[in-house]
Amino acid sequence: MFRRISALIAIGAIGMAMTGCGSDGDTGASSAPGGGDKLVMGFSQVGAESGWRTANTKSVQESAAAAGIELKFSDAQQKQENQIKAIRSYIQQKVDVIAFSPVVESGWDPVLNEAKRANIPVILTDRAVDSADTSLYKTFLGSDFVEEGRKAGQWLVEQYKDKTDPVTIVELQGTTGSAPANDRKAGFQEVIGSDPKFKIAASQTGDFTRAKGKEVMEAFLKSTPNIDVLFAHNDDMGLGAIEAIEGAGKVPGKDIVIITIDAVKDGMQALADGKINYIVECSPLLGPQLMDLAQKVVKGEQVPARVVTEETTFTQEQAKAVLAERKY
Ligand code: GYE
Repeated sequence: MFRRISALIAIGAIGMAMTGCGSDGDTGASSAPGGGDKLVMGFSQVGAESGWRTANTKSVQESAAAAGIELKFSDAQQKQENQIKAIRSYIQQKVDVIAFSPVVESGWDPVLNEAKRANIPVILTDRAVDSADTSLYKTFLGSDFVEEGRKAGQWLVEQYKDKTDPVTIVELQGTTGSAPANDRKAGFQEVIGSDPKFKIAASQTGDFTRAKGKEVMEAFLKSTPNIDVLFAHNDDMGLGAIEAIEGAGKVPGKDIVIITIDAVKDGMQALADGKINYIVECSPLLGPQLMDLAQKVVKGEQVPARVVTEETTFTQEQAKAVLAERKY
């Protein structure tokens, strides 16, 4: 109740700020739709670490153009300090709305409080923050990463249901401290943890990149004998790992069962080729919903606190069937 009231007050304040800026002819600031000018969004992207991210950036840029929203875009190169700088600069520029995909979960309260004091609404997209104060942002649009980890675990449990021998698993984690790395790990562990035959023998970050995935998998192959399964938190790390596995004279998808998350084109191709065994989809096409939420938030309309993306899973056969019409 209190939150709703303060949200309404905040929305009212934004409305007043905008009317004010329209009437006193402040050209440095933007004004709301209806005030004539374009809605201005400051967007701080994580980086360009993966195929998923490239598709996400494209979706945001294309959707902004289609919605007539002026997009100020910055790439943080996977560094939180760069994102904080970008957000501060958007506050200074008095954009209408700030959207960002936080590289890690913690450490956002000071800058989000600055945005709040400036009456600029913030939308979290793709990744979450762990702030206790949920009034620091209007909504969070993105996937349920815990559920993605669970789906990966459920497939594995099903595959090995008739076996009793220990199953040696290695895990390539996403960026340390990021929501998808924390949550995918937790969801996967929750499901496989109920059967003691599943053992995660090694688990390390590959930072969501192909190069790091390859490097860490090379180390796993040296340190861990008889790896049965690789769980990679995204396709790119899985694709890097495939190179390492082939380099070690093993057959990916056969000698080592591979599960990844994302379902970007290159991942789906490897799945159809039999080098990956199962992919949990994570949709990067958040642009249209993000622009819609931004327009509503700026107008002071109520939006749901959480918007979850719809996703599916793919086996090798399913990948073959849909590969041709995959958009990203
Ligand atoms: O899975 C990975 C990317 O945050 C969901 O980030 C996103 C993740 C995605 O680098 O490929």
